[in-house]
Amino acid sequence: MSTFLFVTPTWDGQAWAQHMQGAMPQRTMRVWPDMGDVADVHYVAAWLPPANVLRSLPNLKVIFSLGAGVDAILSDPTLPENTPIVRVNDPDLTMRMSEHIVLQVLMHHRQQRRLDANQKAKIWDNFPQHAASALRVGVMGLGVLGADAARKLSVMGFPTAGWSRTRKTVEGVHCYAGATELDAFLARTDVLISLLPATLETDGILNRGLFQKLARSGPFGAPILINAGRGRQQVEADIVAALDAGELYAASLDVFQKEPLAPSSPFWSHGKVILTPHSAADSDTATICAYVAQQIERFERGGDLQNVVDRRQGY
Ligand code: NDP
Ligand code: OXD
Repeated sequence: MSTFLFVTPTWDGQAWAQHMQGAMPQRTMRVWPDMGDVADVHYVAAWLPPANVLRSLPNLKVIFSLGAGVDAILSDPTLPENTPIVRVNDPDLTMRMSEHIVLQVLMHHRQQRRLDANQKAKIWDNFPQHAASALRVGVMGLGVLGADAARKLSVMGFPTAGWSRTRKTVEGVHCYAGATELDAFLARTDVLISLLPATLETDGILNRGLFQKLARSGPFGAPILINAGRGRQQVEADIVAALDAGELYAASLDVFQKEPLAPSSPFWSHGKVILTPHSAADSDTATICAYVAQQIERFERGGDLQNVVDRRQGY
């Protein structure tokens, strides 16, 4: 008997288990805290697993993340050391993220909020619009999501650069790499987009000191921030201060240090902020379950797991 266990205390594990059962009819599905005989649990889907739960599974073979990010799994201080962690890399999710990023860039580029306000006030103001070629976008993180978004922005005519830990080659995108090239990347960037994972190295990277290194010669006179990576990357007080001081022109934020965002957060009502509730790229349940089932099938036939997390790097 081989059990697939959901350890997802903040998600509706029962609903996911029903979908997963459809993808793997022969396997027993369980949802923590109902683990059955722990010796039968070979596979787990986890998100914020409580300490010692995964560690208590003696025959655990693979831990699946139901998202692309794995910070919510790596945060378990008792995580079993040698069990592979597989994350989501799925064209549907990538497409959704690129939609979100392109939408946010265009919202700022075409000044859609200003047009909305004018419509509401019945003001016919045919103000000048800039060409895409005037707005330099820069994507932090050129992984599965960042590379796709950067490619699509480049095709739309935005001068596009990207920055990653190791050097990449992305068609139409000027690729910067490593800490030594960060300042040059920032200095040519009018719209900064973060699609970085949450790691110790990226924690707090979106801070006022970094904003001050961005270009100020773009069409809006101050840079724009778009973060759809993780909230841990942003120093939220710095974003508010930079917006209020005019050091940032505007921001689109999908992720926050603490989610759900507290009603007291200044972001809700800030005139320069477009806020979305961590909905940039939802995981489609059926697609993810089929992806997990295929991985297990291949693994049990002796094949390799795909999209295994590098625990040393933290993503
Ligand atoms: P990948 O692992 O494919 O890519 C991560 C990229 O970040 C890589 O290019 C990597 O560089 C780069 N990177 C990591 N650390 C550093 C660093 N210290 N300095 C410079 N570059 C760094 O991840 P994905 O593209 O699939 O996903 C990115 C993140 O997006 C996820 O981790 C998650 O947090 C977030 N996400 C948010 C969603 C939302 O709805 N808001 C939905 C899905 C994901 P290198 O390639 O050189 O290693
Ligand atoms: C993910 C997310 O990591 O939805 O997939 O944030």
